[in-house]
Amino acid sequence: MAVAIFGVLAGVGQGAVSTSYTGAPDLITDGGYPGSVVQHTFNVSGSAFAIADLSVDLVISGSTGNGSGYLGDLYVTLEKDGVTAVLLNRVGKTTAMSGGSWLDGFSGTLGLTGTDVHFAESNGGLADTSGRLTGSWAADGRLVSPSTVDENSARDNTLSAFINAGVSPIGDWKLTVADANLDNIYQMQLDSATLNITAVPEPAATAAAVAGLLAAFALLRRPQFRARLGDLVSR
Ligand SMILES: [Ca+2]
Repeated sequence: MAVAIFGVLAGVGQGAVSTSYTGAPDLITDGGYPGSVVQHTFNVSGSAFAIADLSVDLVISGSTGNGSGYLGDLYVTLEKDGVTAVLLNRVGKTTAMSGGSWLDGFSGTLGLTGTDVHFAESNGGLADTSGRLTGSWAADGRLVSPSTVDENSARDNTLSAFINAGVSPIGDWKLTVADANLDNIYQMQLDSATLNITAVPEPAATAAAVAGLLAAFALLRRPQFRARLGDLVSR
């Protein structure tokens, strides 16, 4: 299922935008990776900005409450302009614990900094009343097969990959959520997802920023676009 979500970055100086998917829960096929996955596209419009900060809020639950999800099966990526960041890659999976974390899902934030979410449980990560890992963590960053990922996998694809590659915040961001381990027991669902971007004008882009502001203003004047703002979803 593909859903387009829209947000606008506008303003002189630092700007911020949050765009959310808050539609009906999307069932995540047990063992569906890579053929059957949940995807949403977040479209950010505006002017020529560079990314200063970037995070994703995710709520993924067992579809029938406590005990029905399995965090250690989740593989979640964010892609833009040919760059991929890995948000979750089978949390807790190591050579000694091949099944990964037994928690029921995730309800928190994945960002640029903080403790590596892959080892959240051994670093004080707690579950909420629905059994989901909570808190703010650094994205996993291991762009390797979820069937082989472990503590030795390189973290070359954290959210910093977008900044290092000079990726613009403007355009389409693709979120992919998958269950990468078939167990025929645990059924998870994506409840919501929010892309948060803080951006600053690029040093030599003042003129472009002004042009972008005018473009954003023009968009805001279009009634059908204005109706999409405020975390609305169009299917
Ligand atoms: Ca599974």
